[in-house]
Amino acid sequence: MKKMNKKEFKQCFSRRLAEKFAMEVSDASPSELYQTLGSLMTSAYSQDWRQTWQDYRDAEQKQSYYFSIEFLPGKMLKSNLLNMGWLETVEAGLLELGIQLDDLAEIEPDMALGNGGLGRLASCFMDSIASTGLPGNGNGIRYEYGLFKQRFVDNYQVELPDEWLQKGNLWEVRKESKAVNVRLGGNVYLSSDEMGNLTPHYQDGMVVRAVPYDTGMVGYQNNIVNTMRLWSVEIPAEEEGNYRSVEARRTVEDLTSVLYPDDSNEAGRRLRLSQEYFFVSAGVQSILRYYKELKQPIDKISQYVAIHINDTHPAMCVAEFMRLLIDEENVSWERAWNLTQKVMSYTNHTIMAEALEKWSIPMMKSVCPRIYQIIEEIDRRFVAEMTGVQSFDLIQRTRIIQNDQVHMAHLAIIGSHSTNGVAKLHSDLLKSVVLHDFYELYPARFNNKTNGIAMRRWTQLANPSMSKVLDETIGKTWRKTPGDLRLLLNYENDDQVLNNLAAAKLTNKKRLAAYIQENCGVEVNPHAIFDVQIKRLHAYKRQLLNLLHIIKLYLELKENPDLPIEPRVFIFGAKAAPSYHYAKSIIKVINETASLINNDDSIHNKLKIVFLENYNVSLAERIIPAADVSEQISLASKEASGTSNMKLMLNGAVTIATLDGANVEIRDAVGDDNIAIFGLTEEEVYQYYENKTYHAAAIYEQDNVVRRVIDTLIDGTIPNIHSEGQEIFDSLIKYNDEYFVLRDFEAYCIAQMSIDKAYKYQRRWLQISLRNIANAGRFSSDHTVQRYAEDIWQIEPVFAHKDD
Ligand code: 26Y
Repeated sequence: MKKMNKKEFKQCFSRRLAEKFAMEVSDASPSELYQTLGSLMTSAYSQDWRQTWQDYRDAEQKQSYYFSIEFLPGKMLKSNLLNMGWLETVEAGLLELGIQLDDLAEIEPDMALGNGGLGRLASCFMDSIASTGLPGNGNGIRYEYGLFKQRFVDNYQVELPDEWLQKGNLWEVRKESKAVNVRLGGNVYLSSDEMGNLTPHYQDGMVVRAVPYDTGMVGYQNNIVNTMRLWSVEIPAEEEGNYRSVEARRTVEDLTSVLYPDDSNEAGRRLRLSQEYFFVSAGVQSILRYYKELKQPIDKISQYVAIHINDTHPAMCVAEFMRLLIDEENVSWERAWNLTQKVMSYTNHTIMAEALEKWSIPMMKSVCPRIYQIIEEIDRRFVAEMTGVQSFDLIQRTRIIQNDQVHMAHLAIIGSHSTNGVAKLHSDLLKSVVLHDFYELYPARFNNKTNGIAMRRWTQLANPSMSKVLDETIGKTWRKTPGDLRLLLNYENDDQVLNNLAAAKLTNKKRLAAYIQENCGVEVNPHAIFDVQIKRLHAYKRQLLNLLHIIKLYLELKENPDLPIEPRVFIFGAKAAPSYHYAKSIIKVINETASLINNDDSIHNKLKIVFLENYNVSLAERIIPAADVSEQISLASKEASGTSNMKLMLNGAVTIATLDGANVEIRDAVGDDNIAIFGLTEEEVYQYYENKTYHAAAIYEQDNVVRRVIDTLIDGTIPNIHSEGQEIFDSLIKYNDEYFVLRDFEAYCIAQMSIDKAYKYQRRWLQISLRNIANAGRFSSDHTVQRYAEDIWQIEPVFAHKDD
């Protein structure tokens, strides 16, 4: 990438503005300036983008394709500048022109084509794959509307459409020449020739055009630009005549219109299945088309292509790849199957039963009939192969088609060579419980790849004040090699360094406090503990446990306003799926509790609750650097990994956590003294399931504290929550508290007291915080994708081409 000095940048920038808008800097709006800067950047990296592609092709590099129904990159302006090596120059150059870079960054809408962890992980991986020079691409859907915008009205969540494309998208390039057709619906029947070869014949149904929009994934200062390809649906020119009515057009356009706004519950199922087949078919077709340009024999395809199935949503890759090989390339079933298994790999992201996808046979037959036929044949052969080798029961439990449903996880596991979980504990649970039967069948396929995060975004971009302290203390190598953060341990007794870190934290807290004041009208004390829980709203993540502890503190303060606790600000950020009634009730109750507590002068500002609207990647970048405490309190065994836990630790927050997901590895990294662990272990949870001995009502009867706290949900203490309070109360007492909130309550309160106590000894607190930062390097997604590359995809980094 061409490097520019400040003077050159200013000249180029002014020239580009004149070309694009015929304007002077002083006349331009932030939006025009943003577009000018963006266009300067895309033209600067497009040469590298082409070159990267050519290098892969010339070297006939094996490439991986990460199929994901969600990507959550957030804003790209500053991360691209950072990765291009332009950030400092541009920031300084703009300042001399009287422009704040941050004002331009504000213009960019968050690219929010995902719900939460799964989508954000995909985007961290895209950054890391490019940054470590790996030949890997993303493949997904270009939703017209991203995840809904959340507003609070009367303390209820209200969803508004996210019209992120309204003003265009600087970073994408429409590649009409790479479009492909996708067939949906209709019927298919097979004819056989004298050799027994089967040919599919299609009847009715529709053919839609899948048009790719490519976005450059700029590697960190290595001249590599990979591709994230997102597919958008169009009506093929030759079919225009068939789509005259608005309704007819709508059925097509709906395909890539909205992101399914739900990360566990089921709804809008048919459309969702069509979306899945649409992007799977388009992606796999375009991979095969590229492969054929290489003029290699089809039997070698697994030496050139790795397809990754991110959760089950793209599991139809298995059947689509089979379809193309047998129907279009005339490969025999056996050879095609062998290749498919070598090419495919699968990551499981959840053990929650309701999130393990199953599709009814009639639905699948009507959306993609040929795919259903192929799945049926895969299932038939699986059963035949296993019969006599495995027990009847095991075969019935593991086959793909059961009780008129297609089990997508089974398809993904049977049709691939690798199944991984996303944290050690999670991968162990897959082997021992959730996918135990498959582990019996294919032990060698199972492996762990603990999640990671794009360090650069979560330090250099989100937290420049801490980054500066790190540079001054341990030098700059941590920016490229996050493991070097460990050097910080040499300074754990250095008061100057501890104070510098404290000052950086305070800067971030003041900035967040200003944002809170402006957006919620709540004044918070930046010297209070900033206690943060940010993630999707889900019963298993137990935002309710957090709330109950806050209510307990409030009741205690009401009795004794001089209670010697450190002032705390509890900060929440969370969206609830629009159809998830219970989760929305929790939001309402938290918001009403906030109104009550924030306006109660008698507790002398010792407690504040802030629920920030519209939690997204950009808001995370604001909150995380300001956090003192990280809440990771899911019921043990339920959170596959979590990734905000890693981001918060990296920014010096101290974790209060159950031994769930990656929290276990965070504990191992920092040691017991630098984290507050509490609650049931995964074994204890499973014991309760086995013995059926959990009785929430008994805890309620016996524990006066619990009773007092829970009663506030229904006795009018918290105003305006008549039905929601009852609903939550009932979930705990009448329906026996599915996620053991009451069982963990006391342990959680004790852990919270230890946090309060630790914070009182500032120096010790700062040391704990420092040790968290120092030990976070191992959670770099650079490291994670390298493990995927070596163990699963068998791809290697290219040597970056030199600057011209
Ligand atoms: C089937 C459909 C309803 C569905 C849609 C989205 C099911 C699941 C999802 C998303 C799941 C998800 O985001 N899982 C999270 O993945 C993260 C990355 O691995 C983990 O850190 C996190 O623990 C897990 O909940």
